Amino acid sequence: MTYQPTPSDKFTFGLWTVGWQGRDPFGDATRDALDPVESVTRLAELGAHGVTFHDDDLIPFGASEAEREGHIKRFREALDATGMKVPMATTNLFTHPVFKDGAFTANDRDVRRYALRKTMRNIDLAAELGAETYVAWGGREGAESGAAKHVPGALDRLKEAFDLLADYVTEQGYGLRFALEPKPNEPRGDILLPTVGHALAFIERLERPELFGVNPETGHEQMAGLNFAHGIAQALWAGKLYHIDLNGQNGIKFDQDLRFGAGDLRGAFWLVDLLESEGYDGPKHFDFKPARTEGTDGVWASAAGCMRNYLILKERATAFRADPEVQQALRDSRLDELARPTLEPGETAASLRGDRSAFEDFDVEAAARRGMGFERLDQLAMDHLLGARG
Ligand SMILES: [Mn+2]
Repeated sequence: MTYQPTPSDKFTFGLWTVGWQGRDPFGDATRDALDPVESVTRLAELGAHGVTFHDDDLIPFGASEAEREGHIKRFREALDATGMKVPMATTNLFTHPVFKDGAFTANDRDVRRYALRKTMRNIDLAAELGAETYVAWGGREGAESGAAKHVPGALDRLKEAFDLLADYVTEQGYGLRFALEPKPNEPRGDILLPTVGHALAFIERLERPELFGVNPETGHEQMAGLNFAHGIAQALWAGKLYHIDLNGQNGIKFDQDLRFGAGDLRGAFWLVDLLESEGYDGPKHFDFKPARTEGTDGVWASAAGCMRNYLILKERATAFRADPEVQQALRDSRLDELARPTLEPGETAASLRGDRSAFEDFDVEAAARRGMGFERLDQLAMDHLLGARG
């Protein structure tokens, strides 16, 4: 295996990922700005399928209309020359100081109106470039202290904003769906819609829930101490995995945005196993930050590593599922039984109550003594992950 990605693998990168200059809360930039045209060209050479962007990644904040057109034209030419796609776009509603208290949920009403206009303007561009998904990460929709944000009121404003945006894309006839991106904290002390579960519940309160899904990011769920693969599994179960942000994270700490496969490797293995076995066919989007220790070569090594690690894990997960010993171990752990409905076809509460074998004659103690075989099953997975099986 060469683990050489091709566009059919649907790997995509945010312009802000490889373009990150290494500025952090304690240090200045360690790398020069990257021209989006160069990013498109280099990522195409590495085997990526496309790029994604925040409005301000492509068009510097405050650019004139003529400058804006110029940036879009150059970008479009790079896309045409390389065949790279733009499956997703999003809005920067966090960098400019005007968004210090949020955007759609800022206490200042005029900031909220400005945020909606900024978003609608970039939605027009996203649709023009053929994007199918519009991501909304509410990085500054939150608070550091209790009375600063009336949370039920802020959720009303968030719903108002998304209902309006959904009306807008519908009226315009855009084929766009929205993907909400949860994150528990950073940059705000606490952020609204902190986890996949919060976002899924919120979506059901919107006027057009069918236009909304989630864009979970590996590290964001892990920052909350949660099992990312389980969150993704529930999003898939709900038919709401509209997009995904892959990266790496080591447990509950600041948002590390490591390249995919770094950080929690076992978590990454189970995630790839899930996406591949459930047939997720959307873009596999990397939202990572090449470490600020790296020069330009390190940036491209890091981007290539994201795709390489996904392909290695895909190979290992596929081999795991195909291994006859694993298939037997799965039966020994009674995964086939889990797939079987608990009731017989047509069975009711009354017939279950009449089934003595389910209760009166059920040998509870014998069932309690049955081992589940999960340790052997997990070791087989470890062997596959570590390359210790043929
Ligand atoms: Mn992140």
